Amino acid sequence: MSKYMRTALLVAVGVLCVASAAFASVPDPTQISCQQFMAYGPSGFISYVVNVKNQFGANIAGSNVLIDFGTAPITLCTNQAAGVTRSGQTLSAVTNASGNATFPIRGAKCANGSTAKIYADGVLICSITKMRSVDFDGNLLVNALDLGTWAADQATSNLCGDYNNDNLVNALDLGTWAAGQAAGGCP
Ligand SMILES: [Ca+2]
Ligand SMILES: [Ca+2]
Repeated sequence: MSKYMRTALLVAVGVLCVASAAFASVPDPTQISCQQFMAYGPSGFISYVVNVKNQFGANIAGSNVLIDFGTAPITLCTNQAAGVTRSGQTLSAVTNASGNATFPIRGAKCANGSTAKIYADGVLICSITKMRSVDFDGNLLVNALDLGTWAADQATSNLCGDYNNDNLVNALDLGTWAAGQAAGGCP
């Protein structure tokens, strides 16, 4: 192999290495499966976790994950959990070594039918249209008024009262509601 060829080959290998390193940190929506519903209360008693992967299915650490609630009628607590930053109707957090960004969403009001878009490093990875809270009226407290609304949802099979996405509103969901009440309002 000539000296020129050898140099050209080394440059090509170098370019490939740089390119693959860059790809390795790019989120790939086709490799990412988000939980398709969110359940939350003002206390942040349930965490929504986003796992970010690259095109090879490998976890990406240090990825900036942003949940944009857009025009969804969710009321977010001013104080969010440690590691979660609120800006307007968005929440953001960074993935850990396992590629997970954890959001103990502190929020209120059912927003079924609205859309929350989830981005990782600016790449749209998921759109969620099922968002249910144990605080129905959005006063950031979980009390008897909310329980009355949950009971009405159970009676009418309104899925705002379904916190585990099994399309049923039953005792399991009531247990979640009770846990949300015990956990309280916005910290
Ligand atoms: Ca309430
Ligand atoms: Ca359910």
